Amino acid sequence: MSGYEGIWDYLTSQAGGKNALSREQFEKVSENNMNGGSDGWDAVMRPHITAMVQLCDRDGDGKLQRAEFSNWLKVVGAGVDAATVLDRFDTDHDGGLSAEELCEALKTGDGTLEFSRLG
Ligand SMILES: [Ca+2]
Ligand SMILES: [Ca+2]
Repeated sequence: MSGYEGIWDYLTSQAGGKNALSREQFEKVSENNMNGGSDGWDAVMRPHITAMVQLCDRDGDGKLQRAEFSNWLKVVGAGVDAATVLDRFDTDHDGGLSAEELCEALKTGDGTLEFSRLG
Protein backbone atom coordinates (compact mmCIF):
# COMPACT_ATOMS: atom_id res chain seq x y z
CA MET A 1 0.00 0.00 0.00
CA SER A 2 2.85 2.38 -0.71
CA GLY A 3 0.47 4.34 -2.91
CA TYR A 4 -1.61 5.26 0.07
CA GLU A 5 1.42 6.32 2.09
CA GLY A 6 2.34 8.60 -0.78
CA ILE A 7 -1.13 10.11 -0.71
CA TRP A 8 -0.86 10.68 3.03
CA ASP A 9 2.57 12.30 2.74
CA TYR A 10 1.33 14.55 -0.02
CA LEU A 11 -1.82 15.58 1.79
CA THR A 12 -0.01 16.29 5.06
CA SER A 13 2.63 18.31 3.22
CA GLN A 14 -0.16 20.36 1.64
CA ALA A 15 -1.58 20.99 5.08
CA GLY A 16 1.63 22.33 6.57
CA GLY A 17 4.07 19.42 6.68
CA LYS A 18 3.08 17.90 10.00
CA ASN A 19 2.31 14.22 10.00
CA ALA A 20 -1.19 14.85 11.26
CA LEU A 21 -4.33 16.28 9.77
CA SER A 22 -7.40 17.61 11.42
CA ARG A 23 -10.64 16.52 9.84
CA GLU A 24 -11.07 20.02 8.50
CA GLN A 25 -7.58 20.07 6.97
CA PHE A 26 -8.09 16.64 5.48
CA GLU A 27 -11.32 17.66 3.83
CA LYS A 28 -9.81 20.85 2.52
CA VAL A 29 -6.66 19.35 1.00
CA SER A 30 -8.57 16.32 -0.31
CA GLU A 31 -11.08 18.54 -2.02
CA ASN A 32 -8.35 20.75 -3.46
CA ASN A 33 -6.53 17.76 -4.84
CA MET A 34 -9.41 15.66 -6.11
CA ASN A 35 -10.93 18.60 -7.93
CA GLY A 36 -7.86 20.66 -8.55
CA GLY A 37 -5.09 20.67 -11.09
CA SER A 38 -2.93 17.94 -12.50
CA ASP A 39 -0.44 18.06 -9.63
CA GLY A 40 -3.14 16.91 -7.28
CA TRP A 41 -4.27 14.28 -9.71
CA ASP A 42 -0.79 12.80 -10.04
CA ALA A 43 -0.17 12.85 -6.30
CA VAL A 44 -3.56 11.59 -5.17
CA MET A 45 -5.73 10.01 -7.84
CA ARG A 46 -3.04 8.24 -9.83
CA PRO A 47 -1.69 6.32 -6.81
CA HIS A 48 -5.26 5.63 -5.74
CA ILE A 49 -6.19 4.12 -9.11
CA THR A 50 -2.87 2.26 -9.26
CA ALA A 51 -3.52 0.76 -5.81
CA MET A 52 -7.01 -0.34 -6.88
CA VAL A 53 -5.60 -1.95 -10.02
CA GLN A 54 -3.05 -3.83 -7.90
CA LEU A 55 -5.83 -5.02 -5.58
CA CYS A 56 -7.98 -6.35 -8.40
CA ASP A 57 -5.12 -7.77 -10.48
CA ARG A 58 -5.51 -11.43 -9.51
CA ASP A 59 -2.91 -12.89 -11.86
CA GLY A 60 -0.37 -10.17 -11.07
CA ASP A 61 0.42 -9.12 -14.63
CA GLY A 62 -0.12 -5.46 -13.76
CA LYS A 63 -3.24 -5.17 -15.91
CA LEU A 64 -6.92 -5.78 -15.44
CA GLN A 65 -8.40 -8.35 -17.78
CA ARG A 66 -12.16 -8.56 -18.17
CA ALA A 67 -13.00 -10.52 -15.00
CA GLU A 68 -10.58 -8.42 -12.93
CA PHE A 69 -11.89 -5.19 -14.42
CA SER A 70 -15.41 -6.35 -13.63
CA ASN A 71 -14.34 -6.57 -9.96
CA TRP A 72 -12.78 -3.11 -10.18
CA LEU A 73 -16.04 -1.71 -11.54
CA LYS A 74 -17.88 -3.23 -8.58
CA VAL A 75 -15.35 -1.64 -6.20
CA VAL A 76 -15.92 1.83 -7.67
CA GLY A 77 -19.65 1.21 -7.84
CA ALA A 78 -20.06 1.53 -11.60
CA GLY A 79 -22.88 -0.58 -12.97
CA VAL A 80 -21.60 -0.87 -16.52
CA ASP A 81 -20.58 -3.75 -18.77
CA ALA A 82 -16.90 -4.54 -18.18
CA ALA A 83 -16.25 -5.84 -21.70
CA THR A 84 -17.66 -2.74 -23.39
CA VAL A 85 -15.75 -0.29 -21.21
CA LEU A 86 -12.55 -2.35 -21.38
CA ASP A 87 -12.65 -2.28 -25.18
CA ARG A 88 -12.97 1.48 -25.12
CA PHE A 89 -10.23 2.14 -22.53
CA ASP A 90 -7.74 -0.48 -23.75
CA THR A 91 -5.80 1.88 -25.98
CA ASP A 92 -3.00 -0.56 -26.85
CA HIS A 93 -5.52 -3.38 -27.46
CA ASP A 94 -3.67 -6.02 -25.45
CA GLY A 95 -6.85 -7.14 -23.70
CA GLY A 96 -5.88 -5.69 -20.33
CA LEU A 97 -6.17 -2.29 -18.72
CA SER A 98 -3.03 -0.87 -17.17
CA ALA A 99 -3.30 1.71 -14.39
CA GLU A 100 -1.98 4.19 -16.91
CA GLU A 101 -4.75 3.42 -19.41
CA LEU A 102 -7.34 3.70 -16.67
CA CYS A 103 -5.93 7.01 -15.46
CA GLU A 104 -5.87 8.49 -18.94
CA ALA A 105 -9.42 7.28 -19.61
CA LEU A 106 -10.83 8.72 -16.40
CA LYS A 107 -8.89 11.94 -16.18
CA THR A 108 -10.49 15.03 -17.60
CA GLY A 109 -8.59 17.90 -19.13
CA ASP A 110 -8.80 19.92 -15.94
CA GLY A 111 -7.45 17.08 -13.81
CA THR A 112 -10.66 15.90 -12.23
CA LEU A 113 -11.82 12.32 -11.97
CA GLU A 114 -14.70 11.58 -14.30
CA PHE A 115 -16.43 8.34 -13.41
CA SER A 116 -19.27 9.22 -15.75
CA ARG A 117 -16.82 8.27 -18.53
CA LEU A 118 -17.38 4.69 -17.45
CA GLY A 119 -20.97 4.87 -18.64
CA1 LIG B 1 -4.38 -9.21 -14.54
CA1 LIG C 1 -4.01 -2.32 -22.54
